[in-house]
Amino acid sequence: FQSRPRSFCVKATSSEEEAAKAAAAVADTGAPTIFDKIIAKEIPSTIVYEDEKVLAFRDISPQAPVHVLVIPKLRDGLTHLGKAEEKHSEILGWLLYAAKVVAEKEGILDGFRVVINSGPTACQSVYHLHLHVLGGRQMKWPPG
Ligand code: TR5
Repeated sequence: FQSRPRSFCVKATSSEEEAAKAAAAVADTGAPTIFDKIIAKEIPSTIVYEDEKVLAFRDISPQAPVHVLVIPKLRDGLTHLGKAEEKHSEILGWLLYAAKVVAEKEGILDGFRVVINSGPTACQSVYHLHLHVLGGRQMKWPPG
């Protein structure tokens, strides 16, 4: 499908490093991503919640005082939400509930935002489905 040029995907608070990252973002090839290495603990991350189905860890480039990513341990073809099928409904529900558990653990139940960037037009940069859990500051609407 039609997608925006990657230059649109530079975040508002971007640094040159982030712009370079966005420009270099990979397409949805179905290949393993950096998140597989985080799941395998081959790359360190700051884990805030883990169970048999999901892993939640701090985003390396936080966009809010709390910025945690919640990912399924088994990708099962779910490189992005646009690939979801009925068989994924259980893990999708589990991920959303895990987002609430993370918000509770992080003390932001008074207000938090859950974001899923799905596909290049939404500026997805890692093709392993993930929920962003953001909070700890006043959010604005609409998002960029
Ligand atoms: O742009 P989307 O929605 O695909 O979100 C991907 C997120 O992964 C971004 O917010 C990145 O900051 C985050 N990210 C990327 C890497 C990374 C990470 N969070 C934690 N640890 C990371 N490592 C070790 N390596 C990354 N490339």
